[in-house]
Amino acid sequence: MKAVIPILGLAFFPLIAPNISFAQAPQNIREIVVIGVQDTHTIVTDDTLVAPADTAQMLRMMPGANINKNGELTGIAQYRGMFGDRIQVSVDGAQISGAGPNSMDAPLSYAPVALLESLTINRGITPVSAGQETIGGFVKAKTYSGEFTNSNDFSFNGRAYFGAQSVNEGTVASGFFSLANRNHIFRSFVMNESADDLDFPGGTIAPTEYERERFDLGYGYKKGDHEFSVDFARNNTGDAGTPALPMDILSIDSDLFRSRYNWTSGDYSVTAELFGSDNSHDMTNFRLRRPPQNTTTMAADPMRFRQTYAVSDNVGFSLKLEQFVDNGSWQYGLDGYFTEHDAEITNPNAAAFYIDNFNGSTRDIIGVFAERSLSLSDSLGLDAGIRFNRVSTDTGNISANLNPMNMMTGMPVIMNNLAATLANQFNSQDLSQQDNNVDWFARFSFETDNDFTWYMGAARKTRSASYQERYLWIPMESSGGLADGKTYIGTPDLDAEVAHELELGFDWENGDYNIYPRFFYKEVSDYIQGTPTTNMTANQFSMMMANMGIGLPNPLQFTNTDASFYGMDVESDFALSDRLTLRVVASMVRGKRDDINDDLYRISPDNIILALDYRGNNWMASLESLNYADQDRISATNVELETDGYSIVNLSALINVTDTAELRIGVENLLDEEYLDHLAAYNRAYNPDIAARSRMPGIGRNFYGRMMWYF
Ligand SMILES: [Cu+2]
Repeated sequence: MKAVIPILGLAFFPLIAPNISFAQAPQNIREIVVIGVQDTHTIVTDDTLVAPADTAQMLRMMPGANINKNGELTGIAQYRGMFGDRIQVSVDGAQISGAGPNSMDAPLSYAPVALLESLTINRGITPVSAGQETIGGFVKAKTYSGEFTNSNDFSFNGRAYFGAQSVNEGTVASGFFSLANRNHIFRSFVMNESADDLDFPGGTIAPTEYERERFDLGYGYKKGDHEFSVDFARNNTGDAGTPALPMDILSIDSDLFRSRYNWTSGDYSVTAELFGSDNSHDMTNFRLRRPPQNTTTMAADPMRFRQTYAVSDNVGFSLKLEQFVDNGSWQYGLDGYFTEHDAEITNPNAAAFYIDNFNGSTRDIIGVFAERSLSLSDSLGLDAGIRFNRVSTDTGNISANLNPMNMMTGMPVIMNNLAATLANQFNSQDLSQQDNNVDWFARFSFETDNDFTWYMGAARKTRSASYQERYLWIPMESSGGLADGKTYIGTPDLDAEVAHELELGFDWENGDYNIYPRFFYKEVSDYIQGTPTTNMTANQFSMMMANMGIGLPNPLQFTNTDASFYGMDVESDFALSDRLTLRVVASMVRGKRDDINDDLYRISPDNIILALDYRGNNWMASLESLNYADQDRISATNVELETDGYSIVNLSALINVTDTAELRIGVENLLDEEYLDHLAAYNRAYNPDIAARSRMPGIGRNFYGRMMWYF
C-alpha cells in the first residue's frame, strides 16, 4: 500500500484510493495492497480555515470544482463544467433531493459548515460503487458525529463552535453534545445562524440575508466487528434571499433520517444504509425583495404576487458487500432511491389563482453494481466496475387557473386559455417513462519508480432526466437552479444522457513536492440542454407574459443534444522550508455543444489558486491569491453574459489557544476588489446598487473569526 503523503498545506488532507479507505476504517483487519493514485481531494474542517456558512463554497478551493451560487445557503456543486443533478452528492451516505424546484435547498445545504467534518470530491472518474448517477462527479460531505471512548463508564463530551463575519454581520453558534462510552454514543447538535445582506465595494447585495436553525439527535453502537447508527436531523431555514432567482426563501423545513449498519470481519465487510427526508419549502416574490410592480402605475401590483409551496419526499437504501482477497477486493451492491416532488404556485391576493408546477412527480432508481480493485503486479493496479440502473419516472395530471377574478375578456382570459391548451397537451402525453442505464469504468495505475505513478482511466456514465427536465409543462424558471433568466418547458420522453470519458494523469511525489495533474475529455450524447421550443402555445404564452413585463420571451425546451467537455486540473504543493509550503491548485475546463456551434452555460472560468502556508508551533497561517480568468466562452442559447477576470487575496490564521480550543481569524478579499462572479448568475431582485439582470458581484472585504472548543 502506498503511504499517505506528508503535506504541510493547511487545507490538504489527501487520502489515497478511497476504496481502501484505511483512514476512515481502521477496523479493516486485512491489509490490502493495491497500487492506486490520489483520486480524491478532501478538506477537513478541523485543519482548514473555513469562513462561509455554505459548505459548497469550499469547493472553490478544490481542483476542478466550483460553486454555482444563487444565494448564501443555496450553493450548487460544479465539477469540470457539470453541475446540479449531474453531480452526485452524499451527505453522510444519504442522497437528499431538495424540495425546491430551483434547488434552493441543494444537497450540500443539508451539511452546514458548523456541523461539517470533511468535504471530499472524487478527482476524475468516479467508481460506480460511490453513487448511482455520477456522470459529472461525486461529492461527499461528512458531518461531525463524536467519538466513542475507551472506557465502560459514560462520559460527557462536546464541541462548541462560534463564528462571526463582517461582510453581512453573520453569526453562527452551535453546540455538539455526546454521552459516550466504548460501546454507545448518544449525540445531539443545535445550531443557529443568521446574517444580514452582503456588502460589496459598490453597495449592498440584497436580498442575501438568511436565518437557519438545525437540530440533530443520534445514537451509535459499536461492539466487536459491528457498528450501528441512527440519526435524525431537523433543518429550519427562515427568510433567506436568493437574488439570482425569481423568488426568495420564506422557509425550508426538513426532517432527515439516516441509519447505517456495518459488519467487518476477516474477509468481508457488509454495509447497509437506509435514509430518507421530508422537505417542505415556501418561497415568495414579495417578502424579502420589492414586490413586482405594475409597469404603467409603478406601484406594487397585487395580481403579480406569487408564493410557491413545494415539498419533496425521499427514501433510499444501499447494501454493499466487500470481499477482501489477496490481490485486492471485490465489491457488490444494490441501491435504491425514490423521490417525489410537488409544487404549487399561488397568489396570496387572489385565492382562486393557482398553477400546478409539479404534481406528484416521482423518480425512482434501482441500481446494482459489481466492482473489482486489484494489483495486477507489484507496480500495476486496476479498478473496474459495472453498474446497471433502472430509472422510472411518472407524474400526475396538472392544471392552472390564471383568471382568478373570472373576467369575461382581457389578458387573464387569453392567458388562462393558453395555459389550458398547454395543460391538455401535457396531460395527453405518455408521462410514465423508464430508462435502463449501464455505467462502467476502468482505471489503471502504474508506478514507474518511487516518485511517479501514472494513471489512465475510462468510463461510460449515464444520467436520466430530472423531474423538472421532463415534467415542467408551462414556461417557468423552475430549472433546478440554472438561474439564466430563461423560462423552460420539459420533454417527458427525454433519453438518458450517456457520457464517455477518458482521463490521464500522474502523481509525482517527491519529499519536497507533490504534483497531481489530470487531463480529461468527456463526450456526452443526448446531453440535456434547453433549446428554443417549437411549441407555438408555449411561445405565445411567454411572449404575452414578456409584454406584460414578466420574464423573457422565447422559452427553451429541455432537449437531447450533444456536448463535450475537456480540460485539465492540478493540485500541487512545494515545501519551501520546514515550515513554509507553496500550494497551487489550477482548473481549466471547456464545455461545448457538438450539434451546433455554441459553448455551454455557466462553465467556471479558468482559475488558479496560489497559496503560501506557514506552520508555526501552535499556529498556522495562510496567504492565498485566487485568480480567475475572463470567461468569454459563453452560451448564446442561454443568453449568457461574459465576465472579466479578477484576483482576490485572502489571509487567514489558526491559533491553538489551548489543547482543546482553536481560534481562526482571517480576511477574505483583503483588497476589497470589486468583481463579478461568473457562476453567481444575474440579479433578479430590485436593487439600487445592482442593475436588473446584470451579473451578481462578488462579496467585498470580509473579516471573520471562528472559535472551536472541544470539551
Ligand atoms: Cu424555492
